Amino acid sequence: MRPEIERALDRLTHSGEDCPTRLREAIRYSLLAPGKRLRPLLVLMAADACGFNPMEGLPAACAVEMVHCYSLVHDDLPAMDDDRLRRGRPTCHVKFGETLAILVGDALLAQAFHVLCQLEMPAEYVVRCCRELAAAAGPESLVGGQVDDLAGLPADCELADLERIHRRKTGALITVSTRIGAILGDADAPTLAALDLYSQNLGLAFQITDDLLDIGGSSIVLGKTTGKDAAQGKVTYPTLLGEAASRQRTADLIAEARDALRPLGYRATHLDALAQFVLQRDR
Ligand code: GRG
Repeated sequence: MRPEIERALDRLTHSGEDCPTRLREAIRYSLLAPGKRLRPLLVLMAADACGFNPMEGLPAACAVEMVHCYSLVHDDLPAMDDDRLRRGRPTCHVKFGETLAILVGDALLAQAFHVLCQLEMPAEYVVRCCRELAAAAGPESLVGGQVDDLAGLPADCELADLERIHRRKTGALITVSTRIGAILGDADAPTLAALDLYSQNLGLAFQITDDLLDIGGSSIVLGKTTGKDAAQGKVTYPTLLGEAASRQRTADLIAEARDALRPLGYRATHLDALAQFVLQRDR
């Protein structure tokens, strides 16, 4: 499904007569850079697990990736995380300047909803997808989590404080990905609940792995700067739990995510493989 996602992202950002050339170039530079495409894959795999043709879900998958990419471009800005390397390339503001990078993020966020509205589905489904994505990107989720993350936590905070940040900053976009897939596939309540449980566990495991890779991962393989959390004195899973316990927690969360898929049987094969990828990932 990854090649189809790449082609759809390319197609959706290819034209648009009135879009300034440099803006288009900067949008495509960030969006088409080699990301893992975890979130769009989750949309399509969840849709598939619910019996919906994943190819018809491509606009929704691309919309979630656009929101994710906007958040990366803005997070990298000097006013936020001030990073110079992303997806193996100089960050958007390093390459195109800060003003254009801010506008790339703005454009991607708006375009995400425009693209979502291209779903060829009854309006009621489109509205539900828009509502879910807007909530996941908004002040109670992605943006709120980012605000609290930037403010930082005291070294003696509880694990629950850290998890509250990650549930919003990282988890919300991951959970909404499977929720949108479930909406497309007209999932019943038990299936939606199973997918929620899967993606909540997956999202937390993904974040803990991210913290561990920031310590032990390779900047070249990851395509982003490592060692930043320690340099900023940030509270992370490894600082609160230690590395070994953090690894164990990741394994437990992935086991729980995979367990949650059981009621879906063979239909969830792809989602199951994706959970194993998150456990083993080195980028
Ligand atoms: C600017 C509102 C706003 C939010 C920024 C994305 C983000 C929130 C912060 C980036 C820092 C960070 C460690 C976030 C946790 C989520 C995360 C691991 C993002 C990177 O996602 P990947 O690894 O990236 O899926 P690719 O490049 O593969 O798509």
